[in-house]
Amino acid sequence: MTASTTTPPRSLDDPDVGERYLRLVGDGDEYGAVEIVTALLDNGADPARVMLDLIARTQSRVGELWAANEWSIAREHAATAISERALAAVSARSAVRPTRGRITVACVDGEWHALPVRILGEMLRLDGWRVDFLGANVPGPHLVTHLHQTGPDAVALSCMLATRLPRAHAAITACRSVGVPVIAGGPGFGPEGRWAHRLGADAWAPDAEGAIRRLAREWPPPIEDPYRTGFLGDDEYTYLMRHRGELVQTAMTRLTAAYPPTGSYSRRQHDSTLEDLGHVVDFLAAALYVADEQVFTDFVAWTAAVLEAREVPPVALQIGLTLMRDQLRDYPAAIAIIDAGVATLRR
Ligand code: B12
Repeated sequence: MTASTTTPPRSLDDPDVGERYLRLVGDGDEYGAVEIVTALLDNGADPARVMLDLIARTQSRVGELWAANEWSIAREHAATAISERALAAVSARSAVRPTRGRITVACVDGEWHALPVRILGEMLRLDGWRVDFLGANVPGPHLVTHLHQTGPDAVALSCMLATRLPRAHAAITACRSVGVPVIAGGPGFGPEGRWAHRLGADAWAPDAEGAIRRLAREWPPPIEDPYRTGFLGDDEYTYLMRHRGELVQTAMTRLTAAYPPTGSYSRRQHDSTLEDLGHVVDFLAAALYVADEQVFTDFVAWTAAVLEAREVPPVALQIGLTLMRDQLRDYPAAIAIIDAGVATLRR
């Protein structure tokens, strides 16, 4: 062991602190990771900076390493669990008496990325908010029951995956209809929160610090008609949602003929392919819902990179898109979005 791996870090400016922390979470060394965090706080580091510059930044690196096929899913899961412990350690050592108001922090229905929003919750707590943290996957009706029981000043709603946008819309409308304004966030809401605004959110922020600034500026914002965005899904969206299983299964069956390497796929490869085809339908449906092809083209670009890291050539994805397109001949908006996806792939 070298001195740098045994000596506790003195500050976040130590050149190797990020690498050391990443190594520890990657090795499943929970105690080592918590020790680093504790040592930084002991040496006077700002808890907010520890959460954002160390824990959050490392999680993003973990995502990159998984996407590049350098880390397994299990290793990512273990690292995330350790980051949750490290975050709890920061939280335990930085109590702040609430002075601002009460805020409910939750992920939309079907959204399992609880850690980003947990960081947001802790940051709001440090800023003086009384935070009710509801965590991952909160169904709309339960969220509304909670609002009735607690009467918060705001709901902070997280959506990391654009596929959850229709559910986010239902949640936003439900919160606003009981008079609680919503601040939305997470990359699922698109560049500059484009889709948060389309779905009627009262505010959007790119990250925890942005949320703190936005909530300090003007809150509550004037509540407009809570139903102003109505139901955005059209016939094409509804068709896709109703026939999701059939669309995926048919594409999978035809894939063996269209792309022969799938014939010798292992069970695991077969299941991942099914999952990818499911994502094709889900991102397509979300793109139709908010009427913006970028939901789909971003997904295609990201999936192509993930598949390439696993030695699956882009042509396999292109064939998958074409097999989906063939089944949607009577749905012009869906076809146009798939074509934009294929064009992205060619570029
Ligand atoms: C850990 C992780 C998981 C864990 C989550 C566990 C947990 N307890 O959180 C699990 C294993 C469940 C998971 C599952 C999946 N994941 Co995942 N995951 C990640 C990973 C590696 C880290 C997430 C994280 O903690 N990031 C760190 C935080 C701090 O990031 P952050 O975005 O900067 O956070 C800030 C903002 O987002 C913002 N914010 C967030 N919410 C809100 C809300 C409000 C109101 C505001 C104002 C701000 C705000 O504030 C945060 C703090 O500043 C990311 C990689 C990444 N780059 O994030 C992938 C990632 C998000 N996952 C991804 C995917 C694809 C999936 C799966 C579909 C994988 C699969 N095949 O099943 C599933 C989907 C599950 C679901 N339905 O939700 C992709 C998404 C890509 C895309 N195109 O959308 C990513 C980007 C990985 C990648 N590089 O490809 N995942």
